[in-house]
Amino acid sequence: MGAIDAVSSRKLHKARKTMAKPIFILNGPNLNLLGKRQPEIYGAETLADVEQRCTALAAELGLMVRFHQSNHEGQIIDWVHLARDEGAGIIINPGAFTHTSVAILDALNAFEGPVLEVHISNVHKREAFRHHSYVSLRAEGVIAGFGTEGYLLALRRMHTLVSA
Ligand code: CA2
Repeated sequence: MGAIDAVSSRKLHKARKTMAKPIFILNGPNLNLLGKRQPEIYGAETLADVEQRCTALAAELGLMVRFHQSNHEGQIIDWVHLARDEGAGIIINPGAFTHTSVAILDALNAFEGPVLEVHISNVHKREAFRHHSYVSLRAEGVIAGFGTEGYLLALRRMHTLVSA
């Protein structure tokens, strides 16, 4: 195989690897209210806007995303389980479950791919009970306080992690 063929083949292999399975972007309780209440904390964008921006960026990066939100802990756990077979990585904003849910942590611990945790607000600048995260015990990285742009930053990082 010539040098150029080898480079193309590596690129193709990398593209196949990242294209194969989607990135699950999971959102916890009350995030369906994004853009509708408390814009001073969470900004003006709706969750549908965030999904649209993530889908567009994913297409640029050669990734696919599955974007979900639920107010129910068990539903989030079921999506994490689904990602075990069908997902290349998980980006999760667990909402208030961040600070309470050993069950979501356990589910994430059973997932083998990379996990990134996103918070729209800077949780460390807020009440003390928001300073601890169960999910951070599993996450490769945490983004907090970058507003909804944090999802896009996490997606770029996820691209690096799943392409490695
Ligand atoms: O900053 C974040 O992204 C949080 O995960 C958001 C959670 C909060 O419990 C975490 O401590 C930090 C709350 C999500 C509530 O989302 C709303 C959005 C708009 C209006 C009301 C709630």
